[in-house]
Amino acid sequence: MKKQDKIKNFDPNGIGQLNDGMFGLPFSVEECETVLIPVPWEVTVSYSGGTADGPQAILDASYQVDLYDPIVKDAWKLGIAMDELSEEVRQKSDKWRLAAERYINELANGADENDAELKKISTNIQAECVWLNNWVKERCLHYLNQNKIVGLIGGDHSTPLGMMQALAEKFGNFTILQIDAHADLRNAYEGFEFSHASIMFNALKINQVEKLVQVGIRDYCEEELNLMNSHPKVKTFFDRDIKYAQYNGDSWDRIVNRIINELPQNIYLSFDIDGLDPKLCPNTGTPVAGGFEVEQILFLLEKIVKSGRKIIAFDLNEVTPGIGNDWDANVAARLLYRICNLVAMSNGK
Ligand SMILES: [Mn+2]
Repeated sequence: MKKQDKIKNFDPNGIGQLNDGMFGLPFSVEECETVLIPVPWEVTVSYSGGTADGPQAILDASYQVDLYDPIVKDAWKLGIAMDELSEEVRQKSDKWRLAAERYINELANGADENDAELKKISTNIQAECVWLNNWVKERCLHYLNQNKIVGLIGGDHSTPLGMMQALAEKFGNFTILQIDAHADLRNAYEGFEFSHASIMFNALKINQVEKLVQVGIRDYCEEELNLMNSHPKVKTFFDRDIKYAQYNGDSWDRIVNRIINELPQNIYLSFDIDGLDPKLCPNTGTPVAGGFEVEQILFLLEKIVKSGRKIIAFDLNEVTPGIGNDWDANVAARLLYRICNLVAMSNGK
């Protein structure tokens, strides 16, 4: 059946079936304007695990999402598909996460990091992280070269580095808009260069990343603060400053205008779910009190799109399903649907 016929035969008011595609949509990957690349990877996760299960949990929760979008008319017709979940990525993640845990524990217990066996583990983990970055880059380029909009679904926050490299190759200069509780500006963390806590430090090494605008940051070390204050490409909107401005009568609308003023034309959205209030993502790996409501972020993204700026691609990471509870994935799936539609709109779809 052709896409047009599928659209004609599909009832957007009906109930999503588990064997349908993402969000219960009837389209193949080829027929969709937006492709979501799942990356079930959490090798360097330091606190509590489970985010490698994020993509499957979001897919499962997506069937419950109602397809009416208040901003983008008939948004569902554009089509959103999730690419196949890679068994290889998942197996490597499980294997090397165990090795990483052992490495961290032994160092914490006083082992010498120059110990030959420990060195071998860290060298192997480094090589696997490089492999993952290349894998992500290749998957992204595969779809970017078909003129699809791509979104990446983590996995931990280390996963989008390869995507940023792909975008640099495909589009040239862009700015990263990071929604996050953490600054993620550590120069390696727990011995791992490609740590979730180092993603923006590594992103800043990509020449085409002309700027990093951080929003909602509320957990960081002094070294990161020094970098935020001194790096010419970094502009940080701390959660505390945003809240204090609001306590003093400033509006979210005016704060959003100040954020948008920092953004050039081409934007990559890197969305760590822990940027939200942890009541919306209680199972995420490193939750921090504070943060945003869902609609606050959608308000920001809608204003960005309506300003004529373009969100060239995005990621949503660190979503972690709770045991026997799909709340985190439920929030993420609804948020993801609205983000996909706004990003499609900003790309003139
Ligand atoms: Mn993060």
